[in-house]
Amino acid sequence: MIEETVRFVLNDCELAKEIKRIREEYRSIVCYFGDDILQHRDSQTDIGKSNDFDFSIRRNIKDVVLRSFGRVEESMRVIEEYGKIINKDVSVKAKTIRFHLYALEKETINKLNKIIKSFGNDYGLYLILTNPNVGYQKLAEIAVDEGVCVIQLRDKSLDDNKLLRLAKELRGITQDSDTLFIVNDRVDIAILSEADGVHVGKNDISVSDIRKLSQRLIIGKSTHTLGQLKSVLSEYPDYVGIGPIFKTNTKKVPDKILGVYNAKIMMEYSNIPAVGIGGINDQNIEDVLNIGFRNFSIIKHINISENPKNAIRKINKLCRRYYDTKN
Ligand code: TZP
Ligand code: MG
Repeated sequence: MIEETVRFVLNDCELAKEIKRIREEYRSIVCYFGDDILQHRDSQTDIGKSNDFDFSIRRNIKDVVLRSFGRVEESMRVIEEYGKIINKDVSVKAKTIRFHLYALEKETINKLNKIIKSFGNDYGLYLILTNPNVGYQKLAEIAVDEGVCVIQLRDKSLDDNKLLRLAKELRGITQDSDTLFIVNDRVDIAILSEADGVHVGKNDISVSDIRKLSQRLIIGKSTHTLGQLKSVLSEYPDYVGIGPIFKTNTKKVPDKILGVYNAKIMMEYSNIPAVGIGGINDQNIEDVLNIGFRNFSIIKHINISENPKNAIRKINKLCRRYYDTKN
């Protein structure tokens, strides 16, 4: 799986050569075990045979590759230890391979990270762009300059052509930065604009259907009750939105306000990154952080601002101060 990914996803000659070298190193170990090694296999009576199938989901190719590295590194560790019984050289060679694998893993994952992004647990501000006072492009540029980890394009009024053009522009602005670019609602626009991710509602297209269209997109889903959260988590998105925490008039059909208490229950229930949303501003951000959210979304407070740079800086400063005083 590592080799397949290096060849067919990364298309990387250097990494492919490194895998070949490691395979040669491995062959030089196998000869120590003798020709009859296969005869020691007894798959019918092996107690490992009936062990439960591993049903845990892989979110993307990177996940698959990481687990493959984990398995092969563990195998080398096993050979390194048991090999000591047979011959010191076996053990030394297995250790050398293990450390080559560690280096290869880092390089492979770093390269995969450039095409398959993941969603973190401590992004702070996740800025949603909806009709910003200063214009979409300007606000996106400010967000990138200020090191905002995620921006989302959420515009329910633009026609498809305009929305796609705008999404491509925002993709361009975020392209070589550390800011993820997510498109709200529209999987088609997310794919065509080469966004990093898509954010959909609880009743929108399912996560597994989105993954059929793209194995690369980060997928976020909104939830407004604990029941919805439980059901959405069973779809295995990359992150969930939890809200509205406070009163907001941003949504045309507002969902019931969760309040701090229910938001906390949901945040603590989530076993994946959670983003708090709804009515968040510089007056209540501390309450959001107190709940335990390390990711939070803001629309109105920053989009209506005539000086969004200052608004973002103020929010970031309040977060820094909150964590400084806590530690
Ligand atoms: N989902 C739950 S509340 C909300 C969304 C999209 C709107 C949040 O916007 P604002 O202006 O930050 O309250
Ligand atoms: Mg939606």
